[in-house]
Amino acid sequence: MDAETQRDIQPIPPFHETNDETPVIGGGPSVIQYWAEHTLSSEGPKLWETLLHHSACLSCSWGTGGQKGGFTNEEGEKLQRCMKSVEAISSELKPAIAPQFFEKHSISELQKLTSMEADRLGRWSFPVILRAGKSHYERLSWDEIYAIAETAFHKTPERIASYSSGRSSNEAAYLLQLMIRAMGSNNLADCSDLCHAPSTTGLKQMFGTNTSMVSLENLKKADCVVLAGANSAYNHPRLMNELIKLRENGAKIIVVNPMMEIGLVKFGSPAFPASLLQGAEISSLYLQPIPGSDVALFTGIQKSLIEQGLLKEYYLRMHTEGWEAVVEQARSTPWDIITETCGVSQREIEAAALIIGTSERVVFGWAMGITQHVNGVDNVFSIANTALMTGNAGKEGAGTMPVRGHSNVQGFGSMGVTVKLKKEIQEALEKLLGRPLSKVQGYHTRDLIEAADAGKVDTLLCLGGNLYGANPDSMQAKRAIGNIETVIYVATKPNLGHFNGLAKQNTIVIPVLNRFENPHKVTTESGNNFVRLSDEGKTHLKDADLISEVEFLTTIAHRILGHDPVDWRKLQDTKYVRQLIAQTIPGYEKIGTIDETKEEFTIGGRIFTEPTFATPSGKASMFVTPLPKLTLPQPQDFGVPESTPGVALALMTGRSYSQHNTVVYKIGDHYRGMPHRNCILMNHLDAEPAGLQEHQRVTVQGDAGKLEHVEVIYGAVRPGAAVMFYPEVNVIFKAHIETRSGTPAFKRVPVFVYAESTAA
Ligand SMILES: Nc1nc2c(c(=O)[nH]1)N[C@H]1C(S)=C(S)[C@@H](COP(=O)(O)OP(=O)(O)OC[C@H]3O[C@@H](n4cnc5c(=O)[nH]c(N)nc54)[C@H](O)[C@@H]3O)O[C@H]1N2
Ligand SMILES: Nc1nc2c(c(=O)[nH]1)N[C@H]1C(S)=C(S)[C@@H](COP(=O)(O)OP(=O)(O)OC[C@H]3O[C@@H](n4cnc5c(=O)[nH]c(N)nc54)[C@H](O)[C@@H]3O)O[C@H]1N2
Ligand code: SF4
Ligand SMILES: [Mo]
Repeated sequence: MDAETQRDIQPIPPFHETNDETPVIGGGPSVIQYWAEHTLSSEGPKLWETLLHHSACLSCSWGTGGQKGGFTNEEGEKLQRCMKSVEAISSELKPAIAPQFFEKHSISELQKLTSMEADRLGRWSFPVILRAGKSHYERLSWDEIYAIAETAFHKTPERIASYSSGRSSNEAAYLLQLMIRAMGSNNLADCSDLCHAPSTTGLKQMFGTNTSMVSLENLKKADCVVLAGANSAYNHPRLMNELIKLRENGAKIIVVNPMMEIGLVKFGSPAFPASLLQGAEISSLYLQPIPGSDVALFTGIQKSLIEQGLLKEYYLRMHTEGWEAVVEQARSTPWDIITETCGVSQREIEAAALIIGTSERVVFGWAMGITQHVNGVDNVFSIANTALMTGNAGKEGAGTMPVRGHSNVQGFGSMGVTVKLKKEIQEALEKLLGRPLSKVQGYHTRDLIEAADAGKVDTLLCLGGNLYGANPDSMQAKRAIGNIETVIYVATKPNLGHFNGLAKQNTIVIPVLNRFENPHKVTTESGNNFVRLSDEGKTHLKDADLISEVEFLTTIAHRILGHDPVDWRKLQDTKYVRQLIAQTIPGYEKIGTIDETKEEFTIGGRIFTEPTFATPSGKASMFVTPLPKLTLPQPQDFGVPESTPGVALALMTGRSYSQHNTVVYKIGDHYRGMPHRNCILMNHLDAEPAGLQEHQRVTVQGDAGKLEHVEVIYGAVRPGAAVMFYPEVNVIFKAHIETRSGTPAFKRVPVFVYAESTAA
């Protein structure tokens, strides 16, 4: 679209007014500065060594690194490590927590730490325990750990559970689920339950597989990308390189996001020096819907496709089922309902439909802005419906592409760490174990919290992550974890959960080696379905008492299960684990020989370049997506007097620039002009009528609690919406979940914002 047409459709770029602190491009020179500061500092040599080590990047699911060298992507392209990778490595290279540290600092002192302070304590380097009634963590021996674990896991199977986070390896993930299932439990809660579970649930129903159907190679062939609810400039920086190249080659990029994220407008990438100062153009069209209204927006796009004669009806007839009802829904939903629900004008929607409908190969990508809603699965359906209505699934350069979270979160799902185990894997595991798996439905993360809150969980093993910090309603999370007798945290770095998510009897922290330190090879799976091999490495922590995750899990399993039904000690050899994976996980056959071949590979049966899908009929199933009814609460709904001047907003909670999930690396968010964590970014059009001003301190009240002394920051978010950071914000709202997937609505949290002096 030329500039003139753009201005015609969006007379004023809608909600683009930022504050004085916001830079004019994302990325840019400060990225180089960060690289320079870190790589030239005293940690520089070790940082370079790690960057060049043959291992997959720790940070995001884009999955850079591995055997082709630390800087190379699966297409063999160089210079593909971003500063987020440096940030993650740098955090792991910190010195060990001193042996006397916990003698000097009580748990009540540690509970006062912020996320950043907890992370900066250093690396976990020896096992510790906090016993009921004690005020300090104390060191404990491996013998005692295994003795406690043995008792703890000899409980009714339904009362034992695990939670995991997607940074560990495929091998550790596979062993975790094999062990928990061999013990008779299906309680395998995982961080993906809080993340892309709606994508997994929706895509499985539609296409029979639940991951991205687009390879990196195919993304490069697209002539249009729709990127909805994803702040990739922060969270998947190398995807930005692809977008820059696509734009340079004439492709169109449509961004769908209530917040005008500066990096999605213009991005300066070190991989394209010419872009660094001015920034390369990213969005061709930027739509800013009301949070939670994406179904309405995509239904509008579908309606316009029909009206503009751009519907691929032949494709629908040949390759899909259930399409008639979806087309009818789009046709019969009135425009005024669509535009009122999503807050985007008909002209903008029509412009988006024209671009999508006249492009040859469209990739539809999305992340948390789509999934973390009470109708997250419908959001996914409506995007995939749009892809199918334009024939953009099952061909080169096109398809649906959920942009995943943690660097190995997708591998955890593939390895069977899920409460929705695929039938083929279930059968293969039953054959391996020589007995049927339990039929009792396992707990996903929210079910786990509810079950623990009701006193139904005795033992919990957390393989990484921060169960306490990642969940809504921190008070409930704390109480729930506090009802569990034994919690074993397996971790590299301390976080809020280790000090606030304390068990009733014994809280144990097991210090582990990370991906680039293991004495054995491990694998991971990227969001693009590419399996990476990471080589053996060593740790900088010289006198530390660390263990590998694989050794820890197999030792526990051996203590409890012995040789039943597999020789758990033999599984300490990750090569043997890989052979079991090859035998039991469809598409993973090549992992059985990866030690010899070193061949990293794309998982079979995932990438679709022909419109024959993995459903029984080979056709994609389409589902009608009801439009959400979005309302905002009144002050009295939160117990705030009706007369209190203020404003109700739909709060989008998420990540600042310098954090990795619950772990904060730096307090400010430079690109949104938010100087610290206790800020609310909102539109001045909301603030002023409510009598609020920029930099004023306000109270933000949710249905579970409030945060006080929050600084108002004006930003380019549409009116009615606001942005705050997790994990801090998780204290203020209860879990309202998407029932089909169990994922909480982190992106449309109803809050009431009022000036401190007017508080009741
Ligand atoms: N550096 C870094 N990288 C990371 C992570 C990290 O914390 N730090 N986390 C990893 C993980 S686990 C994940 S899941 C991903 C997260 O990656 P993202 O999903 O990009 O992260 P969020 O901060 O949750 O941002 C979501 C975006 O959705 C928008 N949004 C909110 N509500 C809506 C809505 O209703 N509709 C639409 N269309 N958009 C909406 C927000 O404005 C925001 O721009 O990143 C992964 N990579
Ligand atoms: N309000 C709000 N809440 C959210 C979200 C949101 O957008 N808004 N997003 C949700 C999403 S998408 C996700 S994925 C979850 C994230 O939830 P989690 O995955 O549970 O949390 P993380 O903060 O990623 O966990 C970080 C910790 O993992 C440990 N760790 C790091 N590397 C390793 C390793 O190699 N091995 C082991 N064993 N441990 C390791 C370290 O102790 C580190 O402190 O949060 C969710 N919560
Ligand atoms: S894009 Fe993701 S995987 Fe690639 S280097 Fe950056 S953080 Fe690592
Ligand atoms: Mo995530």
